[in-house]
Amino acid sequence: MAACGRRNRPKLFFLFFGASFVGYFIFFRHNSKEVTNRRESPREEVLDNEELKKPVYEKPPLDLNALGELGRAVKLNLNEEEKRKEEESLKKHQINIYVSDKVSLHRRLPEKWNPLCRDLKYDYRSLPTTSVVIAFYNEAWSTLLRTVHSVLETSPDILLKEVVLVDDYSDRAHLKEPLEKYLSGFRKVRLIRATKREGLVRARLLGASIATGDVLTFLDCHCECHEGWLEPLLHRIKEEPTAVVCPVIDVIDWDTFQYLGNPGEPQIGGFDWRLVFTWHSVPDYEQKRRRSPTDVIRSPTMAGGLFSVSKNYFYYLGSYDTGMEVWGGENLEFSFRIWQCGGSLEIHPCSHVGHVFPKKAPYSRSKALANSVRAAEVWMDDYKEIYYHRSPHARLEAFGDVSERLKLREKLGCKNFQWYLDNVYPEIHVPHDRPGMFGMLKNRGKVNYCFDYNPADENTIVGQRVILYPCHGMGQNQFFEYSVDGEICYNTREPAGCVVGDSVNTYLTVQLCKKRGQAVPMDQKFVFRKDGSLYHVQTQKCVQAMERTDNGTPAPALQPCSNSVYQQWFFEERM
Ligand code: LR7
Ligand code: MN
Repeated sequence: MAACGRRNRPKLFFLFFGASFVGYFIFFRHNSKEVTNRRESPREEVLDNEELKKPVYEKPPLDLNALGELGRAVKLNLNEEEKRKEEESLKKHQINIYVSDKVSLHRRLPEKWNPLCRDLKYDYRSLPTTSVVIAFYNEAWSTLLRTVHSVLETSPDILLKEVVLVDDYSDRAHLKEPLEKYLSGFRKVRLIRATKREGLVRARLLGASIATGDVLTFLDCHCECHEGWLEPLLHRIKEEPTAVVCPVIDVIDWDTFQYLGNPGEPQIGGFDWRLVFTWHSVPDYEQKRRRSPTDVIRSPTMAGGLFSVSKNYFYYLGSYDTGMEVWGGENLEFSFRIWQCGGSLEIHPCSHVGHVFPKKAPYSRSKALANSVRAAEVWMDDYKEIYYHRSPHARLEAFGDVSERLKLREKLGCKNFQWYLDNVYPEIHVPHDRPGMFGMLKNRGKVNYCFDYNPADENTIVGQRVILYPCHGMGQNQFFEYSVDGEICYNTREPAGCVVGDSVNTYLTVQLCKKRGQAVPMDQKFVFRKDGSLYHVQTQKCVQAMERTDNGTPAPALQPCSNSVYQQWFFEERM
């Protein structure tokens, strides 16, 4: 069956090239052209489950000496010249492609799923089929091809209709003819090319438009699929056709290609009020709802790149917002839409797929702002103001026409954003943003300096000192809100932060805010008085702008209350 199976080394592919080569044709569809052949695999009668599970291609035998095998970290001793090449690859891709090139395109991964997942049984003959759609833009050879091989080698032949690769108008030579040649040797792989840069939304839609499977499964072009990743996704969609199901996303290290993951409870998706995607642990109410660790986990949002959806349901829901360019925003837009329009968004703990998170963005993502604005304008009702307050420049962004999307919302009779927050994401901190009580927090004495908080990293916002920094009017790290409960909130992030004062260290820091329904901790309670003073209840001191501090950076600190202008504060929404 697998004419190209059992290979030991990538180089050997070419030996098998002819064996499964069945022709080559080009056809046009929409504004793309198909450049590799496709051939249906005969769905022969197969006998037992083991037989039914057979992937499109078998992995070569395990070679424990191979670099990166079983997802191990690769650490190389390089000479100067090699180091230079490594650096070069990093600069170009923001991924250590020098290392990636040395890792087998067929490596096996360590077992990262919950051991109970192994016991799940599937009725292969009744599961829907899927097309795996992978858009790529200027991706490196080895990360792209490892994705393709990984899909072919972990997906049961009977379930995988095809892999549709969509080249989003890349300009790198290796993605032209060499890629076509290489791929034409494989069953079930199709390659189409956009005739201009479409961005990931329209590139994916191009792929979806020629997909023949019952289910669309989207992947990024630098993924590796874990054993058994596909069955749970398809099984869940068969059970519930309005479920959009994501795998657990494991991390592949951009430098060592180590496959990291954890078989415990996966994290779910959320967002913060800058409309940035966030990860959270599974809330208690959701844990209670689930009857087994192998049950799906409902998630308010998805990261965006990796999910399965019934093709019919995808189009019923309005596929994607084609007004979105390049990168960003589509993940939250789709998440809101799924929930508000009657579907559900879930993570299946038994489906694991690795993703290489690059060191930093390898291409410009400046369109993300307009994309987010489109999502906010269509789905968030008045809650979009909470977003605009934290990203004032978003209000000025030209986001194009969203009337079609609003019509879609109308046509599908979708619920409002309030419903979504209350029912799908009740744990999110919802700011009140009362007039005059949010924005830049400015001092009357130290003019044009603002409260500023720069978290050490995106995942741990707590513990740093609040400083005073020239006001920039961009929201973000200079956005604070004085809440109805008397907190000075740093609620651009989720979970939200709150300013904390203590008598020992007179400077202010940030800790997580109280949860809904709990009382405000005493050290987070401030009274914003008529005279502009910020009175810290626990220490009975006032917040004062300090020019000279222990480390030289101006900062607010708790001092005995006085009528100094340095103790007078006010909020300003805009510059
Ligand atoms: O113009 C483009 N055209 C493309 O075809 C830009 C990108 N792409 C392709 C690209 O080659 C890749 O295959 O689209 C895919 C996603 O782009 P990435 O890998 O640069 O994005 P990312 O992994 O940094 O970003 C995450 O958020 C994006 C928001 O638009 C998308 O939803 C990505 O799919 C998404 N990735 C994941 O969800 C993987 C897990 C990351 C997390 C958290
Ligand atoms: Mn990606």
